[in-house]
Amino acid sequence: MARINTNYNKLAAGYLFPEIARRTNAFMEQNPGAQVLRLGIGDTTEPIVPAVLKGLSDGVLALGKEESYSGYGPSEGVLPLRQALADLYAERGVSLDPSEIFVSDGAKSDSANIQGIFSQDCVVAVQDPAYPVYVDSNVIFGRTGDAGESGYDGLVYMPCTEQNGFFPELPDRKVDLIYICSPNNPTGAVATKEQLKKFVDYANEHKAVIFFDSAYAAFITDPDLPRSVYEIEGADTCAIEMNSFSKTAGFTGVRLAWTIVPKSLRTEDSEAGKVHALWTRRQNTFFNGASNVVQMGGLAALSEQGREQTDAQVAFYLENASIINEGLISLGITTYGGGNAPYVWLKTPDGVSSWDFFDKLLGECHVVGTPGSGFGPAGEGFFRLSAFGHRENVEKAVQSLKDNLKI
Ligand code: PL4
Repeated sequence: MARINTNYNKLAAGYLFPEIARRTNAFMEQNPGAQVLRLGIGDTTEPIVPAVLKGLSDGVLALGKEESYSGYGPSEGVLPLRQALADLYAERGVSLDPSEIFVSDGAKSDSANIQGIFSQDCVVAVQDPAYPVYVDSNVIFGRTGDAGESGYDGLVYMPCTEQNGFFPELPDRKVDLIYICSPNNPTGAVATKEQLKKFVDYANEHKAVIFFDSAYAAFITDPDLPRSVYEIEGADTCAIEMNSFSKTAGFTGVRLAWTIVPKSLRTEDSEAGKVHALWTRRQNTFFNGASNVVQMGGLAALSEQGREQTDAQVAFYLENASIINEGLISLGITTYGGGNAPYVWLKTPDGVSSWDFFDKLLGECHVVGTPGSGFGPAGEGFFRLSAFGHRENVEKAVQSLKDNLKI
């Protein structure tokens, strides 16, 4: 008799982003003709830059010739791409062996899957609010009890608030797996070296492991802020890092990412090399590698020309963030983030709940955003606006806020 994994029953009925899409579609059905301006899901909108497009099309054309055709590749990714990524880190003073870099089809899937190589009784700490995948993957794996008003039983929430500048204090008890996202989704806050050092020291002292999601690292413009956790001394023994081509190269639909598992990483019950070996085994068993065509695109994105062109696109999205930020400030709304991240995090006016503000913004301004409470209990009373969008739509959305938002 087959039985289901009942941990799924503990999850909220709908995943956040499809729920936003569902409510937006319902609004559009009720208001035919209304132009809805989407600053909700963090999805890129600008076309892929020419240098990267050439890499992708070269990848396609190579498949048409016998001498350059390739089938299954290594599940960890092709060596030239792993080497190019190692070279990128070397520029920031981080020394990695290409074999420590695992190319994949997404930072989402990697950040959901990585917890699976650790013991089920590990205690998990998450920033609150956080990208929902971290919590949900641990719920599904059976590391939590049921959800209540203040989140899931058994999970250690590390509140990120106005008071602590949206970067948490160290956990007040011993935890084993720690999720940190910087630049942060959804708050847009970027951890400083000093802040990360405290977590790295904590993790080394307690033989804990940090999962560091740096999917938005390319949006950091301040040269003093770390783009990788490995810029922090001691991180190589306690941190796994995820990053992605999604937001940098417009690959949200194309799909390409990477995860770094240093060989020096250890746990309470394992020596250096074991976690690296486990992730290799996991990927070899469950994954057949990222698309060979797409990896050619990734290589092109890391070329000199590719980087020049993708950097310009990142700068464009950051300008969008400034436009949104300035518009909100002109309305007297308190905002955070935006400077080194593609998200603006705003405090809902008059203490309106996050979902009520979603309905208000959609109803009054026809603008879609993301309710802060969808990212965790500490997100209640906040709201996220995404800077990914065509300039014209971003400007229209800001104008509509100015003209129509009743506060
Ligand atoms: C909507 C912190 C967006 N359907 O594209 P990937 O898999 O390499 O990276 C996804 C990802 C990883 N890490 C962080 C992220 O914020 C994201 C993407 N998040 C958002 O609006 O928060 C897209 C969400 C997508 C999803 O469910 O992930």
